[in-house]
Amino acid sequence: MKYTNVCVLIPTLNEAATIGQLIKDFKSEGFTDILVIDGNSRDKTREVAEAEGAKVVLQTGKGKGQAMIQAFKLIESPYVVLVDGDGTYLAWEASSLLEPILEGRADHVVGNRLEKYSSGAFTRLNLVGNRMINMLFDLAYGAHLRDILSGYRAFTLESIRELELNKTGFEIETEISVECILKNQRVLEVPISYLPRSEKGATKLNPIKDGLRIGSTIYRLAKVHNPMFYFGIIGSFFILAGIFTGTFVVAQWLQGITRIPLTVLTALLIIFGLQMFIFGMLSDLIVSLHRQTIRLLQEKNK
Ligand SMILES: Nc1nc2c(ncn2[C@@H]2O[C@H](COP(=O)(O)OP(=O)(O)OP(=O)(O)O)[C@@H](O)[C@H]2O)c(=O)[nH]1
Ligand SMILES: [Mg+2]
Repeated sequence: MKYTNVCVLIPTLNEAATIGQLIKDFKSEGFTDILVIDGNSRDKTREVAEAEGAKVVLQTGKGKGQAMIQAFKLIESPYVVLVDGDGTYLAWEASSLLEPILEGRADHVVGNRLEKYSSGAFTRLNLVGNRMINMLFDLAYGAHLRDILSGYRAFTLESIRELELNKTGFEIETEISVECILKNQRVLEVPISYLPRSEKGATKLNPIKDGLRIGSTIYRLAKVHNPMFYFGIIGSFFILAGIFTGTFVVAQWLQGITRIPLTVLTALLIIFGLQMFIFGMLSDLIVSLHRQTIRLLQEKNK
């Protein structure tokens, strides 16, 4: 099968050990349009990719996210396959990602790595981190996606251009998943294989630092989608602190000691916490009304 209207997009940073084979594999699957967006690799990534017949573009800024956002503006094909350049995904599985897109059943398909990954593909820390992040995502957005951080995806050019993307680093997959939900896109997940990284190529991801960044991105982006979750967490934190100091105040009062400053503090903590919940409710209302307006506008424009 020939995929002449599909662009395979590969972000790379020092992936000379794997990029050549990956491009060969995609070519033999019938993909002719391959775009490598490179983050100024210090190894031979660009030379190898060009020799294999890929179009290579240097990213202008830093980070995987910046590279991808830049590339989305350059692509002309109506369909896109996005894949990491570290040789952890199989080219022949692209067809199962593309199928729902080409049939018009989905706007965005995510390759779910968490069902049939090879042993050693995830470190224990990465697996736990991935599961926690997906749970947090589920809680904040109510969307049952199992693998929001996957680096193997297929989508239409139109749908990716509709998303408002600003994250420059490894938070980009999170932002894409959130935006897909905000824009009401049809997202599907397809199980895919996930192989261990080649010994020659080093990871660019720091599980703790990037994991925390991704977690905080999920939380901060929830402000517009699920404000009750966003403000509720802050509110709960203050109310719990208030209950904590309050218990102490009451216990002391029963023993005949009155703690006035601590009583004031308790009241302030609880009032502030409750106020956060009221903020959450008001924001929820604004978000629902806004969604209704958008829906009406969309229906009118159809
Ligand atoms: N252009 C560009 N590509 C990058 C940058 N950082 C990482 N990449 C590429 O993005 C892809 C994913 O990066 P990885 O380091 O494999 O991150 P990961 O797959 O989330 O983590 P691992 O489980 O360690 O493989 C790889 O193809 C990298 O070469 C960057 O700053 N610029
Ligand atoms: Mg990887």
